[in-house]
Amino acid sequence: MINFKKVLMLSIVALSMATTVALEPAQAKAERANERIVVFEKEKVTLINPFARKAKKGQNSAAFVVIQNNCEVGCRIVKARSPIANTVELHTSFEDNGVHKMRPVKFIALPGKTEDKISEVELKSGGYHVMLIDLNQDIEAGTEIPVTLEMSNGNTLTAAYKVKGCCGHCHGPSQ
Ligand SMILES: [Cu+2]
Repeated sequence: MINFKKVLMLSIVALSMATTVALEPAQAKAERANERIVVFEKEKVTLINPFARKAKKGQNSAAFVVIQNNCEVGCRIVKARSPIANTVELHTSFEDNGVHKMRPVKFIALPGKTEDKISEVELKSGGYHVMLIDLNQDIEAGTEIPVTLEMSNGNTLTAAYKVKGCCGHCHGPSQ
């Protein structure tokens, strides 16, 4: 079982550090490790540290989150939606002759947990992500946007994704 009290305490620590800016990449990475905030729990699936990149109306953005499955049964994320974008797709990233590319995927598999390990899939830059295409409004750093993930078992996972200014670790499509 996840120790929710511990996670909550970590969240408070993370929040108190949230105003820190302009960190070195290595430090930023360490900060993110402590930034794990449980925002949603349903059917033993937990979304942690959901965030999106800031962008202007008409541009694209991407949303990222860590998804934990504490259930023995695996499932799939089959769709994503958000009211702030005209098109929302599930994407994966890959390298093609040294060029960073991405393409839509039909689903993102979320394996069931094993005896001693909770299953975890991270949507991150350079990997799976939620592609927010043709935003119908500006999304500014410091605000939050709603994103819903639809699962193959019919459940939906909705959370507020914190909008962040772009930085080294969250590069994406050309803007
Ligand atoms: Cu993409």
